[in-house]
Amino acid sequence: MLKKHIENGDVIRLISHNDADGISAAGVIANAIHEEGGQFHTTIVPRLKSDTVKDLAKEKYELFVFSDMGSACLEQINQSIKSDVIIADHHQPSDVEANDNVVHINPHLFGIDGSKDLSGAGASYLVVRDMDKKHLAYLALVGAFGDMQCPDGFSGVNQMILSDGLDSGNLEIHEDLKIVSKTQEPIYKSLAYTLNPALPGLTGNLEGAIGFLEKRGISYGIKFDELSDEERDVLKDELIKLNPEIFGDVYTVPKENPVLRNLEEYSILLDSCGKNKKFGLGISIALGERDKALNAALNLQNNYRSELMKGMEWITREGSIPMDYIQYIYSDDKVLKSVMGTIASVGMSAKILPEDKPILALARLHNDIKISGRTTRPMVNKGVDLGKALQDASANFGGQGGGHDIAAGAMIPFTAKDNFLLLVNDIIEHQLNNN
Ligand SMILES: [Mn+2]
Repeated sequence: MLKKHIENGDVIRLISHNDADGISAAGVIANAIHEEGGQFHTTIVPRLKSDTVKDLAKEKYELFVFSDMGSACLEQINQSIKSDVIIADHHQPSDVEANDNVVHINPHLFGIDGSKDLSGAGASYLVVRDMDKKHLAYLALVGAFGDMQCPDGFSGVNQMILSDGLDSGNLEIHEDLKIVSKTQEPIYKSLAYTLNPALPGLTGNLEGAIGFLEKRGISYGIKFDELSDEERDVLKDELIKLNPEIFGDVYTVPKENPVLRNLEEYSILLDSCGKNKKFGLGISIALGERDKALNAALNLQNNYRSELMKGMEWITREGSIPMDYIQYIYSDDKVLKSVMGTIASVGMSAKILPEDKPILALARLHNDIKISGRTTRPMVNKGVDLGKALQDASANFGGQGGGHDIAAGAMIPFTAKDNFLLLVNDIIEHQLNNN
């Protein structure tokens, strides 16, 4: 369907999600259209609402492509859009059949787990794969990294996309240290900025990283790439002692610019663009713009990283507030608010906060509170379902919430803060006792 519209000379309307996966997804489709000599018009949105679909339906396009979103709005799309539609999504679909003018690609329709086996960018890649586009497989995997679908290698359809990427010759796998910005930043910053896998004592801790390197006789001010082979070996052994997961398979596009060479770092950069609402910038990078665009994105990333370091300092100093079955952090500080969710989860994985209670990160936004909840796999195995807990508790106070068992979010009125926390605490107690 896509190819037909490109050949007809139609401008293709792309609508995608605002995170790293969504931007990669738009990038996959946009690259394919561009390579075939077609034109496109892209809009990136935080979530697809019925009203957005109604507004889009008034636009005069022959083909609409929704990527990393759309499946939940299928009913509205069926009703309002009479032109051709492609939906390439991996979120839970609504329970309706697609109209004849709608091509619906979603792993859940085939019994495949869309939370780990295929990303939105991956679903988009499946749209263009038959157009001889295996060289775009790597970008689909950038999206998978964005949605944390590579905890320990790729699985499901992602694995097929990986073999496409390897076949195409532009993607490679090798074993290496999984630390970020090896060619850009002094080594102590590379260590402090490495969030996943977390390095206890180093992640989010610039001074800790300097002390760690000095103690081992490694000059902290130079870049990882400038270390001698001997120093690299020492560092590798010492980091593995902190967290064995720090050494393992890394996925790279060797001919790419050094700052984008590693797929995971590519996704982190697109995420920075998304978080700062610079969607056009993210798409430009995915379309191959470098120089100025890349510098602008790196600036955003640097700003975000310094905010994150402030947040990590704060959480190290203040800790979390414990309740019987949960813990929480709260702030109305402008800088801290933007990084609350990340510092809560990295705080746990870097062992700054205890891991035996789910954490809620609360940020005040005017008269509301935005909540990001995180827990660990062992807690989920004991019965915790944060998505359900936040959905039920927020509904009780006229708010909204939901998500996955291990990570979820909610928005509630500010005045409900204390009672909301008590209710979530009770729900988690109930979940643990009734498992
Ligand atoms: Mn996604």
